[in-house]
Amino acid sequence: MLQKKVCMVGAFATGKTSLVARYVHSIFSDNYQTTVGVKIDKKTINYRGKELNLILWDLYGEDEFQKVRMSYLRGSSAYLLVVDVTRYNTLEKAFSLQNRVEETIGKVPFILVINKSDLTDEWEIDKAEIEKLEQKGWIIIQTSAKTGQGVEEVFETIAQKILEG
Ligand SMILES: Nc1nc2c(ncn2[C@@H]2O[C@H](COP(=O)(O)OP(=O)(O)OP(=O)(O)O)[C@@H](O)[C@H]2O)c(=O)[nH]1
Ligand SMILES: [Mg+2]
Repeated sequence: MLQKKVCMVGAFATGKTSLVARYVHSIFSDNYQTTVGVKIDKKTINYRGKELNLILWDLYGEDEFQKVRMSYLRGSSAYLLVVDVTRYNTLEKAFSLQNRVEETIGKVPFILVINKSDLTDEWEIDKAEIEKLEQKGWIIIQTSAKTGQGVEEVFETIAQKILEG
């Protein structure tokens, strides 16, 4: 079967692990347990009659003390760049990570995932900024690992990008 590696990349505590847990196991927890190193999960997706194994590499998030090791990205067919809509600096972190990932593995499909969108009162990223990025051609999807909003769409869209370019 066709297997493709997809990395979860972003600042710490943006919800990378929660998105994978929601998508693969249909669960959510409010408890924060930071990822140490990398955790690998797998989900088979059916796209237009084709079966595809997504191998999800859930990396630890970047903070001021530790940078994400770009060697983890090698061999990725795509990646999800995850931000926390309640913390503007996670978007800035996403920009710097995106540059470094592209320098390392070249241009592969990615989606900017705007997570925690259920926390509607705490948004720090405004709609105009999101629209500007969309005009640049970025694919952006708002999600909530808590409610499940947008989560299937993210993984289906990345699978589609991998298969169809
Ligand atoms: N309200 C809300 N909370 C969320 C959502 N996604 C994650 N969280 C919470 O945010 C915290 C961090 O979630 P994680 O999934 O561990 O984040 P992470 O990006 O994997 O963190 P690191 O592994 O440390 O980089 C946890 O307390 C989650 O319960 C969401 O969509 N909505
Ligand atoms: Mg994690």
